Amino acid sequence: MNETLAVAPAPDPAVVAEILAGLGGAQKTLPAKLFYDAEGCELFNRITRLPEYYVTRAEMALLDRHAAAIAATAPAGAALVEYGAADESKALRLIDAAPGRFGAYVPVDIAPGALLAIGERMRQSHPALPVQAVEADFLQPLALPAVAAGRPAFGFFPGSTIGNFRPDTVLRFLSQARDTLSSGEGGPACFVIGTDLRKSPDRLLPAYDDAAGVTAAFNLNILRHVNRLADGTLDPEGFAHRAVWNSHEGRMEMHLVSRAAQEARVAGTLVRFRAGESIHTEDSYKHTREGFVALAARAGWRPAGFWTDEDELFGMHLLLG
Ligand code: AVJ
Repeated sequence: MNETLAVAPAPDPAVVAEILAGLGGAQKTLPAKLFYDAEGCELFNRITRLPEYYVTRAEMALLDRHAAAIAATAPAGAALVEYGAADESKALRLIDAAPGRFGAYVPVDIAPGALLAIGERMRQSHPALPVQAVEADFLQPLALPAVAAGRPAFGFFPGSTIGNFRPDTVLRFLSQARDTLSSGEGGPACFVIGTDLRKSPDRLLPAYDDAAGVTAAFNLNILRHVNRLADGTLDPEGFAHRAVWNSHEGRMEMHLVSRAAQEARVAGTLVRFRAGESIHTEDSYKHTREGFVALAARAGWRPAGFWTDEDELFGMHLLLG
C-alpha cells in the first residue's frame, strides 16, 4: 500500500521552528499569521460582519467616500500591489473608481486558496486587467512579478493588517516595501496603508470579544492549525479566549488562557502550561495618525495624504518614498 498518498505534506521546518520558539519563551506566543488556514479565513470573514467589529465596515465607508481621491494619486498605468489581499473587494474600490488608471493587479498573500479565488473572480469581472498573484509571507523581501514589469508600482496595504506588527517589525516591513515598490518604473514609490485608529477601550473590547463567540472560535482555531503544521496535541477545549487593551503599548491583544495545568506535544517537544498561563496570539496596534506618520518617516517614507471615514474610526495614509 502506498501510504504517502494519505499523509499530510512534510512540516515546513521554518514554521515549526517559529512555533517552537514562540511556545518556548517565558510569555508563550504564536504568530498571528497562523490564524489563516481555510477555517480561519472563513471565521475572519464572519468577524468582519459582526455588529461589534466596526473595523471592516469603517474602512469600506472610508473607501466609499475617498476611493476616487486615493486612486487619483496613483501614476497612470500603475501596478496595484496589494499586501494581505484576503479578497479583492478593497482593491476593486480603487480600480473601479479610476477606470484605466491601474494597468495590473498583484495580490500578495500567504493563503493560496484566497489568491486562486481572487484570480478567478477578477478574470470574470475585469477580463482586460492583467492579474498575477504572489503567494508570500510579506515580511520576507518580495520581488514584483512579471506583470508589474515596466510599470510604476502602487502599494496598497488595507485592513489594518499592519496593526499585527510591533513597531520594529513595522520599520522592517516599511523599508522592505520601499525597496519592492521603488523597483517599478517612474516617480517615487507610493504606498497606501490602512490602520485602525486609537479609540476608547469601550469600543475596542467588544470588537475583539463578540457576544456570538466568533472571535473566540477564530482565536482557538490557531491551535488546530498549529497541530496540523507541527504535529501537535494542543487541546482547544483546554483554553479560553481573552482580549485585553494594553494602554501602554496602544494595542489590543488576544490571548489563549490555559484553563488548567496541562501539557501538549508539539513537533516532538513537550510544552507545559500552568493554570491561567496564556499564549499571546495577536497584537492589534491602534496607531494614532501622528504615531504612524512618525514610524513611517523613520523607515524613509514621507506622508502625503490621510483620509478617514466619517466617524474617524479608521485611517488611510498615503506615503511617498
Ligand atoms: C485582520 C489583523 C486587521 O486585528 O482586527 C480580528 C484580525 N483579530 N479580530 C484585527 C482580528 C481579532 C484583524 N486584522
